[in-house]
Amino acid sequence: MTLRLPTRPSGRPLVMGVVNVTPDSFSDGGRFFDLDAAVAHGRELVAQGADLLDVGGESTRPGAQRPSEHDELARVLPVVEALADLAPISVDTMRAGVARACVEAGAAIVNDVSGGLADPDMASAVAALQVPYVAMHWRGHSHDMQTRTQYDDVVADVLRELEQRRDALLSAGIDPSLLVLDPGLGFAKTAAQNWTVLAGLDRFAGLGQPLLVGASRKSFLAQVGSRDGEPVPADERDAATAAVSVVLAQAGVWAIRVHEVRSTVAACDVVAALERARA
Ligand code: PMM
Repeated sequence: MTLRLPTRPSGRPLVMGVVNVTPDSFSDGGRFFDLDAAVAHGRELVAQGADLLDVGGESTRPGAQRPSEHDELARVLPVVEALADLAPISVDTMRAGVARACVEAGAAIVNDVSGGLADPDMASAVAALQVPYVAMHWRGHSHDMQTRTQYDDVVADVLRELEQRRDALLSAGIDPSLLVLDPGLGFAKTAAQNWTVLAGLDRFAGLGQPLLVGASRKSFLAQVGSRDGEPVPADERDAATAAVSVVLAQAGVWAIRVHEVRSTVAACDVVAALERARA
């Protein structure tokens, strides 16, 4: 059975709420590690207006070490099973085995931050599953990704690398109507490079696939709103995140991945109301 890509409601981006079932994620590490807390958090995000829930069991914070496949699956599978009736679930994984088990348990989307590079079986697994697949720009695992920030022109280089991924994934049999691309803010990019990618977002539409973007609480936002030069703590970056969501909604992205849903829903509503008023 082919699962279709969820469509944007009346011209605004879908809001993807994050459920990190990890002890060490970047912005909410440990808070929803336990099954009941993760499920309650997913319910709360849907109540706040999330259209999709992204369930992940591997932290990708800079420097993070990988869990075993067994541990990753033990974290995410019960959460996917518990939330699958509530909203379309994407499973945030780089492993084909985890993707397969979670789709069998009811997940509707596979979200792979490595764009198929971390696991050679991922592309063929997703092609066979016939599920929507989010492929992000990625240059290597998190333990040393911040050593991979050499670009001649960050927008042109990320675009070219994503284009190569797109072509490889389509050649592996992934249906073009099910492929979403993501420029990978915060992955192998300095703060300045993340801003440059965001400033060049319009060029990513030329890849011809829907876009998902995750800026939520990332380090490049740490100076937004800082009055003393000290970094703003991750869980106090939601206003900056919502401001970025305005930019993303104006750029017409397919989905926005956030930890705090309410303010991004409001940001999308503002952009949609303005677009209606202009029309
Ligand atoms: N960022 C994180 C995890 N998964 N998936 C996609 N598609 N895009 C992202 O930007 C992305 C992702 C890291 O975020 P977190 O650990 O702070 O939730």
